[in-house]
Amino acid sequence: MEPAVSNARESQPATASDGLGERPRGQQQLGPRQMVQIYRLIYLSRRVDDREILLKRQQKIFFQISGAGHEALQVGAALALRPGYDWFFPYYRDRALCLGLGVTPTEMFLQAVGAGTDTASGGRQMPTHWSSRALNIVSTSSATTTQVLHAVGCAGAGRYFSRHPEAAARAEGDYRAFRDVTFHGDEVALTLLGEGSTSQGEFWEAVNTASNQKLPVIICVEDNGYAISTPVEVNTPGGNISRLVANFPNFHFAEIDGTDPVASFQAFEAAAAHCRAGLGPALVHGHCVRLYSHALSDDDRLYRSQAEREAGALRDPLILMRARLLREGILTAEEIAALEQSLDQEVAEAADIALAAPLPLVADIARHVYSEDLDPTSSSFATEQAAAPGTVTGGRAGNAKSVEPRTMADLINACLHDEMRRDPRIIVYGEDVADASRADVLAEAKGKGGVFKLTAGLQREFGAERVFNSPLSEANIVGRAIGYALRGMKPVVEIQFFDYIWPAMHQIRNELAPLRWRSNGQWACPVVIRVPIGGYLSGGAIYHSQSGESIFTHIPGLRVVFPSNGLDANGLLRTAIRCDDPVLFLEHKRLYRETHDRAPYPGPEFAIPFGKARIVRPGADLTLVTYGALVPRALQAAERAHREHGIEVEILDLRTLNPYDWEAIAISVRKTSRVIVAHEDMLSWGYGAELAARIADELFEDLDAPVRRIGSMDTFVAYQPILEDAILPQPETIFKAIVDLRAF
Ligand SMILES: Cc1ncc(C[n+]2csc(CCOP(=O)(O)OP(=O)(O)O)c2C)c(N)n1
Ligand SMILES: [Mg+2]
Repeated sequence: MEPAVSNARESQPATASDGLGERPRGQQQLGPRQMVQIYRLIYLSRRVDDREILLKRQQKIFFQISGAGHEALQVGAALALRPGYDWFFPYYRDRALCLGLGVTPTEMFLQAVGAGTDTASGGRQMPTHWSSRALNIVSTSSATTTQVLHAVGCAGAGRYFSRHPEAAARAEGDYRAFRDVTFHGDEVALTLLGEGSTSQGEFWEAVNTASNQKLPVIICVEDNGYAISTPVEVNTPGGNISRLVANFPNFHFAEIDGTDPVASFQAFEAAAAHCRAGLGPALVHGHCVRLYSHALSDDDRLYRSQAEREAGALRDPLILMRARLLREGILTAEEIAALEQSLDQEVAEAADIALAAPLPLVADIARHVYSEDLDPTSSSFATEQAAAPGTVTGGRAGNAKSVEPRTMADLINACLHDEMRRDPRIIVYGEDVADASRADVLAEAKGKGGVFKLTAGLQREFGAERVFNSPLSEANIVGRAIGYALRGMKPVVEIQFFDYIWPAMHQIRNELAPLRWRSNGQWACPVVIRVPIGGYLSGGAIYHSQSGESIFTHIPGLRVVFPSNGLDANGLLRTAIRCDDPVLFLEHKRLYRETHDRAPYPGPEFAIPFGKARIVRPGADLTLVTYGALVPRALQAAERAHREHGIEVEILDLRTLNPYDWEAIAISVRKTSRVIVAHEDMLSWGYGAELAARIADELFEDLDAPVRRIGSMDTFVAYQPILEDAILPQPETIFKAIVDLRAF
């Protein structure tokens, strides 16, 4: 098999198909041919917009948003950078950029009509939500600003591969077989956003890391003075983003007239040179103009004066560039008219092709929600039998020779050590996960390795480039992980407490989970997010006791794992890391150091497939479906029910919540005809509601009693232990439900 690795010294020309042909590298002046090309792209972009507006009015397409007024800035960027070599994280206005990089008008119209042959998304996304694997244009979402963190992660991945080229090699047997890597060593990641979108925290979180790590990322702010109807001074104190960011170290800054394509090109050339030289990131702030309303559904006459609209029209880059071609004698009026006519023709033909294109198939809707290549429920992950208890060879768990039982914390730590040894694409980061960011202290200090010490010793063994502390910023952690993963790396990140996952929720719900589906399988980001979860801590209170797994199982595209003991955690984490889907790996804090269910280290190949429940206790009278910290509590209750009433309860530990083992549930319920679903999370709208509904629906004939659910009270978790005990389900609660349901 050929390794899919490009050498840093190989230079790569622009792709032949892009809109600009050969790029004028390292050149500050543009020749007449390029000036014509610039005009061509600006005109083409405007005409595609105008044709789409017409199609929308004719109800042949369903959404339209234009780049009118932004084209010059974007063409300058396209001219200075290299498609298929550099990386691009655009937003919805970047039509001229994408035309300049090589997306064709036909492809744009195919997306507008929602064709099955839409190359960006197969009819799944709105128009102008770009994606091209060949050109390194990463699938765009509608959410403003999320892409900026992806670009930062992407730039980090490029740097990582250039320093560790061996990590890019293809490997069989895990996700790497499907995640080919290309890198060059001096590539740049360009991301673009509107000035209003700089108000999002994610903009500042991205600027933070780009600056701190001197990453080769260009952030372009396309400042048209409005965010829908909200003028710039409302979003940006003082009305100018350049002034606010000016003190971030390592940045190259440029504030330019974004209606001037030559000034724009020169700014991006300088920005790219700064990035490629390894000096740090760049921010290009282009003042442009929004010539049309925000989108076709908006009417800017409702909030803008006529004088302002007229002044904006005078800055139209199309008119300015046309005048410049004439003034500088590059083209005559007749030549311009001929060029425009041929482009009009090209646009009309492209639209006609799209209108005749086949529609997407309803039968394909579910494709690419998850990996089509690697199934984590498959038998290739069922290595439980093959693995033999062995010695722990690293980390906290180990001074080598023991087969002594280990806690869940130790076995998770051991798995991380094993997998990092096996796979150089794995990086681990999060809040406080490093042993010590100031590594010289490790000569005398033991190191931190996470607030629960789950990542202890990883930095010591694998170095600070692979194991490091993130800023205190959850969206930053997950957003960057997406950027790393779509370059082929395997970020195994930690969110310090489930209670603080919420700042990352936007990235998880709107980016991490949908990326593969929305790009029709072109892009994927199989990140692992490890998260300590749950209560029963006696004093954890509202902000250190939360559950909430059903909120995540309600997200398509995301695997959710919730082990109840160390051995399962070890085997499931291995599957999570090796698989090709994003995984939320929930670790119950109360179980980290339990002594009763410790297990010997099972060796470095021990994996458990997803979607396979474990029968914790067999029984014929009643089925109890549960997971996480309720497994030991259910066991206590079941033993008591047996002792005191002779009831034989069958306990199923689901182990993974998405996918979950319906077959095991059905087999058990058919046998016992009575079922309780129990979880720690709140009862209402909880995970048990879905299971109970499905059991009632599909196993109605097999039931001798109603399906019962157990969960916590519908409140927050309180600090005072007597309140916590009353709020969370206890063995006593489960015991009573068992006896009650048996008697029904
Ligand atoms: C996170 C998020 N919040 C709100 C929206 C709705 N929305 C779409 S565009 C937009 C304004 C963006 O303004 P700006 O960043 O200045 O970009 P422009 O459209 O002006 O180019 C808003 C509020 C969104 N898409 N994403
Ligand atoms: Mg704006």
